[in-house]
Amino acid sequence: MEYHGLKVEVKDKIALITLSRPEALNALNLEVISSFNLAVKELSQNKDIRALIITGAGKAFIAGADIKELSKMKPDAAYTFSRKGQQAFDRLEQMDIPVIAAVNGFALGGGCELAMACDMRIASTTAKFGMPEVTLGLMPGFAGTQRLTRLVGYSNAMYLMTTAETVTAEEALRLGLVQIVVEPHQLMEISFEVAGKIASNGKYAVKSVKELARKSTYTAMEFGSELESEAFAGLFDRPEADEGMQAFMEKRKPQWKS
Ligand code: CO8
Repeated sequence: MEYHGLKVEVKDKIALITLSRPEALNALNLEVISSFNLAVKELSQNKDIRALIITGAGKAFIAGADIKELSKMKPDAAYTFSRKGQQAFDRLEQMDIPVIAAVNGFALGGGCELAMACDMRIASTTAKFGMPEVTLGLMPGFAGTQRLTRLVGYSNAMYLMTTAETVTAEEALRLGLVQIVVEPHQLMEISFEVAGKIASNGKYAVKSVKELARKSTYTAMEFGSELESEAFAGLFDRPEADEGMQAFMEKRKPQWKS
């Protein structure tokens, strides 16, 4: 499949999407968003994949939506672009498998929004996060107002979105926006290591954890706990749980069949 502005690779049950539009620091235009949406759709259909990593080529992760393209838009086109981006990022968030953003450089505006639609973020010490839309007289449009507030809390999100300050990887770590900070040369190695750990665990167990953890953001505790019990019980119907527990008792590594 030919994609615009990104590359997709799959190796050892781990998929990698690399955003690559170096001339614009990987900025997201309509064409790239469409390709990204398609890539995520296709990867979602590949049931062998256990984790997805997303990164950027060159010195940026993604420097935002393409400002040159945005500058030509009227309200209708801006609305359509915003919805298309939100739909692509929702699809990403709804994948069965965990998604890791390996943030190598600037993750600004729409780039930060894409990183936030991933399940976790590993950042190199050179990464910079920020929501500079207001400096352009704009605001986040790929659900950043919604995800940032959920990730770092209302006041931290308000601070970032209204001052447009960029923060370092270390600061993002303190805010809980990032889970691990590593040296630039270790970024992909550590990201693949984390993806490999995920891939070595029970496939249905990991899928259920993601499903329930996602639901926690919009479900009352009582109802979420009930859903958890149902999902937990559902795992007992699968050979995977038998194998996992049997392997523990036999002091060996599980041999997953799924
Ligand atoms: N869009 C288009 N081109 C870009 C973008 C961008 N977001 N970012 C960088 N570029 C281009 C530059 O124009 C430049 O191209 P050229 O050489 O042709 O002039 C090239 O990439 C290299 O960039 P710089 O020379 O500026 O590189 P620096 O290292 O000096 O600076 C920065 C790097 C700080 C990242 C700087 O490029 C910058 O500030 N970029 C813009 C960041 C920004 O404001 N992002 C937010 C965009 S708005 C947004 O994301 C809204 C999301 C919701 C959209 C909803 C749809 C309606």
